Amino acid sequence: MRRKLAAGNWKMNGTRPALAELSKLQTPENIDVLICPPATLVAQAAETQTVAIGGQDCHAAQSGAHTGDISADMLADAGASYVITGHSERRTDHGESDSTIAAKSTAAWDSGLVAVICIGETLAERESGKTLEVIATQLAGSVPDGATGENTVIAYEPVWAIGTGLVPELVQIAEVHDFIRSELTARFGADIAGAIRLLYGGSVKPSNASEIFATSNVDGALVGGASLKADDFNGIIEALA
Ligand code: G2H
Repeated sequence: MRRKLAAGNWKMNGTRPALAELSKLQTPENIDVLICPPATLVAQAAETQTVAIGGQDCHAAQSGAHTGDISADMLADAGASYVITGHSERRTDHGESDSTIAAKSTAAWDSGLVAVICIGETLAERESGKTLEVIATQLAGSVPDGATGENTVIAYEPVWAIGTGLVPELVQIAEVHDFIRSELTARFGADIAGAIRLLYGGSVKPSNASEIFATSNVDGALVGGASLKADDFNGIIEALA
């Protein structure tokens, strides 16, 4: 049985007063709740010990001359237990390739972090019928050998649904999540593939969470805007629990 995961990605939002939201979050016993605040807040967020804390990115190296970057070791030292890798905003803003994301995910594992590896097609790719091809390529390139249910979560985030209010049809979410599960099964075998949690991400909010969570092979959500306020995120947590 895969344990459900409600993950919040604060992106580049929040200064110290935002940490007050953490203590307002519900933490049902039957699901995991994760918040990925900006790197500046990771250590302080981890001290609150209300929910699991993650980074939003890490470097592939653990130390060295990489100005402005943060290593997986540093995140773990700050109290993080997860890190997002390959978010589409990193792929777009920083030109991250699948191989870079695989290297970052391996670094995350080496530091004892769970890698939340993000994949998803653009609108142009969907409209040209290439969604599953893109997903297969990103999965093969971004998920390193050695993935397990303990060290890896995969988030399907169609780029055109991120922060836009647009959400795919439920059948479209199901098609991609079923496809991801079958690709993982072909590569890692049914036991490992069956233990890896698959999150949907892209404009998830309290009003649409229940139907998304009832969709095939959806084990939770990676939530951006609706994770910034505890009232909103609690609605999503309740829908999952
Ligand atoms: C997708 C998601 C969080 P939002 O990026 O990863 O953001 O819920 O704001 O669309």
